[in-house]
Amino acid sequence: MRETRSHGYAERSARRCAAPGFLSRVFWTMGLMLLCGSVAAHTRLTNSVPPEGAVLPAGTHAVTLEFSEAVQPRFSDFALHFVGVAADAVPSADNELPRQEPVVDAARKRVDVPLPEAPQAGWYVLDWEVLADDGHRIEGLLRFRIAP
Ligand SMILES: [Cu+2]
Repeated sequence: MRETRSHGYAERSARRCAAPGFLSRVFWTMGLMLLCGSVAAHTRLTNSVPPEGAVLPAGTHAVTLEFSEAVQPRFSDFALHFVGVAADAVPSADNELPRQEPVVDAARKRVDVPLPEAPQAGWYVLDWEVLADDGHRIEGLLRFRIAP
């Protein structure tokens, strides 16, 4: 929607201005640079243990998420789902496990989400959403399997 309007604006000014192509290209480039700069600065997930799709031994106690910048645990959410035997099963309210308090390190860049005491073998999905210190929310799904 926004893109369509911007193109319309560029076309209209092209008819009015003597050097419109050059000017609109300059503004587009400046806009894109600002956009790319802010996207690159966003906090992101830099690592997870286990990595996506990995199989964990039965005795695993927690999964770990690591972020590029500090996050605010009070405004973050970690929902663990047991989805059973199908790797592509969808996490829902029906298969969500009871919440356990995540453990956050002093720098607030690393979050350990506890697994159930004796986790059932099968596929799990961690549905996470964090509020980063830059004020943006980021979210994702981490799938992994607990070995029998
Ligand atoms: Cu951001």
